[in-house]
Amino acid sequence: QWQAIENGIGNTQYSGQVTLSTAQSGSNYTLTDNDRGGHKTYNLNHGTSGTGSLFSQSSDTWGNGSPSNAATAGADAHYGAAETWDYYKEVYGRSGIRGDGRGAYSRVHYGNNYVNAFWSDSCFCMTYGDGSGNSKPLTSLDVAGHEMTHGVTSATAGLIYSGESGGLNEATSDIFATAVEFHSGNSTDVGDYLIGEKIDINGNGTPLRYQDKPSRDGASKDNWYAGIGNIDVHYSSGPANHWFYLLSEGSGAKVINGVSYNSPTADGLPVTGIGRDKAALIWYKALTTKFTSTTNYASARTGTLAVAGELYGTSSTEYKAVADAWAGVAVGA
Ligand code: ASN
Ligand code: ZN
Ligand code: CA
Repeated sequence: QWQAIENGIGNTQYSGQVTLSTAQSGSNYTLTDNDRGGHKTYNLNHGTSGTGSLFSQSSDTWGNGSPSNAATAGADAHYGAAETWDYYKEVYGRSGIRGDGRGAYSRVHYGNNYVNAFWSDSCFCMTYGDGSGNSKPLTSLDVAGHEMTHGVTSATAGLIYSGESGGLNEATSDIFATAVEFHSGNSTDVGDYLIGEKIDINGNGTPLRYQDKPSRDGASKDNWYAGIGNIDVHYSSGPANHWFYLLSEGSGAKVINGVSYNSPTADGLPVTGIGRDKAALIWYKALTTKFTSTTNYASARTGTLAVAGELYGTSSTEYKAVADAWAGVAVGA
C-alpha cells in the first residue's frame, strides 16, 4: 500500500535543496503528497492536455537543480504546492484550496517555450510552462503561491476576472504569493515584495511585478483612477498590491532581505506599516467573509476596514493604517 513519507529530497532550480512529501510502494516513489490532501505532480512532457504521467522513479531524490533534468521542475512545483498548502493551513487553519482537505494537482513541462503558468478551476489544477528556451520553468515558489491562490479566490469571494474585481483577483494572488514566500523561510528563495524575481521572465533579471511601486514594471498602476477597470487585470492589480505593501511596511524607502523598496503615496501623506502578517490576515478575512464576485476597489476598502474594525477595533492603529493605505493608493471614502 501507498504511504505518506516526508523524506523525499528535491534538488530544485529556484529553492535549493528541499524536503518533499512523496509516496512509496516497494522500491517505487511518486510525487504524491499524502500529507497534503494527496496533491500530485505530473509530467506533461511538452504535451498540452491530459495529465501526462505522474512523476515516478526508483529513487526518492528528485531533480538536480538543472532544467535539463525533467524532475527538477517537478520538485519545484511539488515544493511550491506544499508550501502554499502549509501557509493556508498554519496561518488560517484552511485545509486546502477549498478548505475540504482535498489536494489539487500540478502539471509541469506544458508545451514548448511556454512563458506562463495558470490555474484552472475545471481541472482543479495548476500548470507550468518551461519558459524561454525551455530552460526557465515558471515554477518558483511565488508563482506557485500565485496560481494556487487563484483557486482559493475562486472557492471564496469568486472575484470575476475582469474589471476592477479582476484586478483585485490578481492582487489577491500576488499578496498571498508574497506571504507564502516569506512564510516558507526558504534560504535560497528569500521573501520579498517582488513577483517572479526567480524566473527571469524579462531576460534581464528583473521581476514580473513590484508591490512597493507597481509602475516599476512599466505597465501596472500605482493608484486607483476611474477607468482602471478597463486595463489588463495584471496591471489593475497595482493599487491593491501597493496597498498591501504600504499597510505591511509603510511608505518611503526601506531595505528588506537586501532588496531596496521605495513606496510613495498618492496623497503624499505617510503610512505607518502594521506588518505583513496583520496585513495579509486582513486581506484573507476580507476575501473570505466580505468580498463577493463583483467587489470593486471602493468595496474592497469598505470590506477591509470592516475586518480591521472587527479584529482590532475602529480606534486602533491597525484600522487607521488600513484607511491611510487606501488613501495612499487614491481609494477614498
Ligand atoms: N499566469 C497568469 C495568471 O495567473 C495566467 C493568466 O493570465 N490568468 O494570472
Ligand atoms: Zn494570476
Ligand atoms: Ca517573490
